[in-house]
Amino acid sequence: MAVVYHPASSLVAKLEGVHLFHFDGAPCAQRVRFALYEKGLPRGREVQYLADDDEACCGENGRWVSRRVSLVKKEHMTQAYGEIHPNLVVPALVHDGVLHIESMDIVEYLDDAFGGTPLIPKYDHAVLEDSRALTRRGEDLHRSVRFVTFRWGLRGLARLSSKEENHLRKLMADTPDGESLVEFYTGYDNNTIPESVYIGHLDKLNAAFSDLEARLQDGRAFLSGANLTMADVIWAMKTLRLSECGYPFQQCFPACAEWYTRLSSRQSFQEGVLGKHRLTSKTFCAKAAVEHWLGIGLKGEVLQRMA
Ligand SMILES: N[C@@H](CCC(=O)N[C@@H](CS)C(=O)NCC(=O)O)C(=O)O
Repeated sequence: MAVVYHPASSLVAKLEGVHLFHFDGAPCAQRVRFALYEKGLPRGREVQYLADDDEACCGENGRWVSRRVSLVKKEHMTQAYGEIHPNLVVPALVHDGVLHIESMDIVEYLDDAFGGTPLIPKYDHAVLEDSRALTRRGEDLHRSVRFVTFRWGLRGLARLSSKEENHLRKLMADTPDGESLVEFYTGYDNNTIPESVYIGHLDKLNAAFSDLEARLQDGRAFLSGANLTMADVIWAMKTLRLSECGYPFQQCFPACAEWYTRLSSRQSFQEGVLGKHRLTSKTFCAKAAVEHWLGIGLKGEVLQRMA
């Protein structure tokens, strides 16, 4: 369990109930919001992410307090947020003064701490092993989704200025973090990541979804069998993100598309995941459709590689 025992921020200890530091469009945060809704905990009031007055810090019965950290405004790349999440990423969850990081660890924690839909299939060892293995594969492909998103979804939109890049380097100087943002942004900002690297990540995702397509052929409702598990949580958010970049699930992986329709029609997805992100999501899908029409979209790239 990724609990941060001695967080640098004094805010953490003050928080009562459940507080989520998140961003509406971030897949890692969407996983946690989906799980919270499946656990019967809808979104509560919105609070400025660093607010530390008594009113902001108190919990909300049966709901979680939303502390939105804007990735667009680079609020995660600040000293203050770094004292909450040492890796400068979302999400971070605080439950009664205890800080949890790592989205899938948070999902596991929520599964233990609250009722609602079980997401960790402890009732069946084989299903549990399978769901864990699929979840790990999803985690391993986190970087691949990042590369594909920045290349075809965000394109140049998320570039940092050299001032911002230097600031990030300083903030992360003491973070022994394998997922460091610095290396990625340095390559992305300076346009030095070769196209073959982006394509390599795309190929890994194509291979993973081919495997998911194969396992769904037996008509199972969810990835590890008849019940929803954490594996569906992580893969559904990847599917949403890639769909927003124009990934042609319907053409290439019809069983995955059907499974995703099932997942995304759940209230937890409609309210917890899409909610305030709905319009942005639609805008990205529309942008991807135009790019396909212009011949520069992800859809054409995938169709060509899968042919
Ligand atoms: N392994 C972490 C990864 C967290 C992560 O990378 N979050 C992304 C959003 S999905 C983020 O905050 N990125 C910041 C950025 O790209 O600048 C988890 O699962 O919680």
